[in-house]
Amino acid sequence: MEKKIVKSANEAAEQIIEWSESQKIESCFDRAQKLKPCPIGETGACCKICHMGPCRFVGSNAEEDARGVCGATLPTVASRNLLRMAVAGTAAHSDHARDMAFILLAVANGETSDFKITDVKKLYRVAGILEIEFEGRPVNDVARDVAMTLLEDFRRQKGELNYIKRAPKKTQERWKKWGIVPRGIDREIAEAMHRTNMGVDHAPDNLLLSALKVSLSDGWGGSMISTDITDILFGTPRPIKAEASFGIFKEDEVNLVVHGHEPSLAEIIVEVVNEPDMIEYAQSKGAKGINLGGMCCTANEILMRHGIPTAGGFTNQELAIMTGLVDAIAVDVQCIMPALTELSKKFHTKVITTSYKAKIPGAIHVEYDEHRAREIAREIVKIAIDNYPNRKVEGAHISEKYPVIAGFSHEYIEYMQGGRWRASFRPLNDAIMAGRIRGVVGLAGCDNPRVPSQGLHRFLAIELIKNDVLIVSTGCGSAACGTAGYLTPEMALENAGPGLREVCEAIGIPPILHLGSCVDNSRILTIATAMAEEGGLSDEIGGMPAVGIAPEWMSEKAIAIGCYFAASGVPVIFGGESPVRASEEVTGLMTEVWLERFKGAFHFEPDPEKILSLTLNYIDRARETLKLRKYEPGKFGAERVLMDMAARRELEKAAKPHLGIY
Ligand code: CUV
Ligand code: SF4
Repeated sequence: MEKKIVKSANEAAEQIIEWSESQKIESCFDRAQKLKPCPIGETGACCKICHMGPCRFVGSNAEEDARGVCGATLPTVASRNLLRMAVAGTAAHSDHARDMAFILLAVANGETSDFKITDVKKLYRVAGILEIEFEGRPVNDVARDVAMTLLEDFRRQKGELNYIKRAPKKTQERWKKWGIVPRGIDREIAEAMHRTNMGVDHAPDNLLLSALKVSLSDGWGGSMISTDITDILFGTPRPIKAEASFGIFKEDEVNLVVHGHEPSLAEIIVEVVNEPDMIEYAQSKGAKGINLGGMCCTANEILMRHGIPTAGGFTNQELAIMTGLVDAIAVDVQCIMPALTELSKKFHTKVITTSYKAKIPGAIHVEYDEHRAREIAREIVKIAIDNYPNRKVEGAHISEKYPVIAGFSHEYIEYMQGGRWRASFRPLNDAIMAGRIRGVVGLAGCDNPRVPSQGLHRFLAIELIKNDVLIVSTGCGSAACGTAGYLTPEMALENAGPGLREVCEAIGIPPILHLGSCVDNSRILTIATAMAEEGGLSDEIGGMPAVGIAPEWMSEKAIAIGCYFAASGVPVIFGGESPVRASEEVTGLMTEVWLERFKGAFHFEPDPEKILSLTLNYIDRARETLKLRKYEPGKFGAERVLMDMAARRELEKAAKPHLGIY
């Protein structure tokens, strides 16, 4: 008998895929089978930046000294292609950040009444970092200064980004030494595009340094700005319970899904679906109520702050429609499959695009404008409600869903290690030093139909926590864990190694901490910096027993993230075949040379077992270099007593009257 190919490691997803095959309805899983990656482009060996080409470095033209029509070599082409990916990724995150800054400015200027400043504490914290006076000033004045100062990061021509100074001194010194301190986000993006234009930069090392520089303007620029402003506007996340997987859809309610990346419209929709007249309207159409769910990173944003359930990550989007239960799906920007509109014709689902930047033929377009946010949100919710009576019975109805604990902002992680008065990273550093926690892994990035989707995330999540590695997850990595039931504290009891389990029980946290959306990878930078500053481990981000993994990445945004982690000192390992593997020189630069210069490296490794061993190897080598206790499962060194729940409650009681954010 022919062995069945599993297309998704997510059982619920696999069920829907099987149903769709029986119905001859196509999805990305079928298209991934039909459409193999171009074997030339996939390895980085195709240049198509001018019309003398495209030049392909294959066959007899595949040697390191082979040349394109202009004379460009394979290492030039492979590194130039990688740089272009990093630029596009940076542009995406940062353009999202720009929109967030505009909303903050609109709020400060009183131009919109639909949004407000929710987290004044965070505003002050950010103002403090930006050296903006805040005491005794009207909140809106502070917010205006913060928005204007952060907008400056986009247009600055000389100098450096505001947040560069948030990095540990030593990390900054490395950036200075190699000339990769970003000046202004837009300038770095434009310059990198210039460099990759025909006939400009041809030195692989120089092109790759440019990739690091532009990506740093994402990590310590766009993404960090977006995280901060989103916290200011909508609140800094703290642990919250929610649910994940396709079972979040309700048979007897209007199901509206928000999908994409930008949180502001989704935030208003969260409010609108709770308005009594909207609920009444839904009831007038025969529904019991309105059920809001999320998809991809828009989901992560409202999951982190409001506990709105998620239907999952990237590869779940078509499958969500195939449940037949989605009355409307409103999308903003990024990671939205254009296949949705064609697919939606087979069901009753309405696909609504909302950004002038992101239209899809066949979708209804309701253009979002933050000045009229509520009105537009109402229009969208009404489309979903009006469509409820059109729901047909067919579809792959799935009832399975999992509880999820999300909402771990870096502020909360700091707080949970000691409360309001002793908030610090001491307990975490101590646990690492003592060998209770072997190291920390950032599990991030997309899920991908080219592997049993979400399977690599699941495999690595379980294996790492078994090995006493604490996981911080973001983006579709979090979605993959959430839809597997991996984001609960009970999970620690069942699967974590003895040391990690002890720490999780003492602090009362799960072993996999959901930190938020992809822009929230910036929270990992902040955490790593805090760990460096706390002392006892490395005094810079580089050299920490920490690794970043994106096992199923597909988006150019992931490349930008990988680059800024590597430049910041974190070794990163991406799954799948390497997009630069055609060139040994480029591969060597990204793995060995970057490691030497920045203590971060960028690997591509398709074999999940090897990703795991490479990760543990990096962690153990870092422990050795830092002269930490050798990791042995179940054996720990002396360390200060972690605060137990009783002590923490005491502390919280004492701090109550002053509890600001928390
Ligand atoms: Ni926000 S980039 S698929 S993990 S949302 Fe998920 Fe990202 Fe896209 Fe990749
Ligand atoms: Fe070919 Fe050079 Fe043009 Fe690239 S830039 S397509 S290598 S001629």
